[in-house]
Amino acid sequence: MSHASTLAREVPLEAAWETSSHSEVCCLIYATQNGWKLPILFEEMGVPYEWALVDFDEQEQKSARFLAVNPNGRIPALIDRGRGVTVAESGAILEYVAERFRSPLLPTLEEHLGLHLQVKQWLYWQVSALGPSMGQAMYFQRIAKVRGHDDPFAIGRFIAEAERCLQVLNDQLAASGGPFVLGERCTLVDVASFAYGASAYWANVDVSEMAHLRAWLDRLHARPSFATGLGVPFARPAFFGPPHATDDEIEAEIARNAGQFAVETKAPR
Ligand SMILES: N[C@@H](CCC(=O)N[C@@H](CS)C(=O)NCC(=O)O)C(=O)O
Repeated sequence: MSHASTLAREVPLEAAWETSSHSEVCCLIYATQNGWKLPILFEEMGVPYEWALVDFDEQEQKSARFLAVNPNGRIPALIDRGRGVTVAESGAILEYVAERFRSPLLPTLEEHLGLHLQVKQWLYWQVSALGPSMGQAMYFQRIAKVRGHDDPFAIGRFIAEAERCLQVLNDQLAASGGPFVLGERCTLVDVASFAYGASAYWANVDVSEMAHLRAWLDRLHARPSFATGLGVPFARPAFFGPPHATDDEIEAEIARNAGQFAVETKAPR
C-alpha cells in the first residue's frame, strides 16, 4: 500500500536545473527498479527532494539534455544545484546523497569501519550482480519475448543467475539475523536491493523457498518510507505480482512495458 509523499515535489525536466526553495537536489528518474532507489532513499532519510520524470515513452533518457548529465543514457541521475554538481549511476548517487546528508544509511569510516565496508561491498554487488542479472531476466522475458524474440537459452541463463543472486541475498539475511540485509541497521544495501528483490515475480524467479528474503520483502513493503518511495514517479505493482497487483494490472503492464524499449541486436563478426 503506497502513501502520498510529503517530501517529494515534481518539477518538469526542463526545470530540473532551476533553483528551488523546496530542495537543492533534483532526481532525474523513471518508474523502474533503479529509478525507485532515489525516492526510497529520500523517504527513508526524511529529507525533502525534487524529482523530474525522464519519460521513457519519449526516449528522454537519450535526449541531449539528459546525456549531458549521464552520457550512458540511463536513469537515475541527480542534479545538486546547491553545490553545482551532477552525478549518475545509482550506486554513486546513493553514496553521495547519504554522505551529503550525513545519513546513518551509510556509516562513516570513523564511526564503523566494518559496517562501512560491508555497505560498500553489498552496494557494489547490487549494481554489478543482482541488478544486471534481474535486468536481463526481465528483458528477455518481458520485452524481447513479447516482441517476438523468444530465446529460451538466454532466458534460462539469466533466470538461473538472478535466482543465484537472490539466494545469496537470502543467505545473507539468514547470516545477519535481519531485520535488514546487514543486520539491525537499515542501510543503502536495503535501499538499493529492495525493488529488484521485489521484482522476482516479473523476472519469473522462484523465491518460494527463500524464507528470509520473503520476510525481508514483506517488511520493506510494509515500511512507510519504502512503500511511499515505490510510488514515485508512479507505482507499477505488476512487477511485484499478486497480491500487489490484479490480473488486469499485470496484463496491462506486460503490453505497456514491452512497448517502451527497442530490441537492438548486432550480428557477431
Ligand atoms: N548501472 C546503472 C543502470 C541504470 C539502468 O539500467 N537504468 C535503466 C532503468 S532501470 C534505464 O535507464 N533504461 C533505459 C534505457 O536503457 O534506455 C545504475 O545503477 O544506475
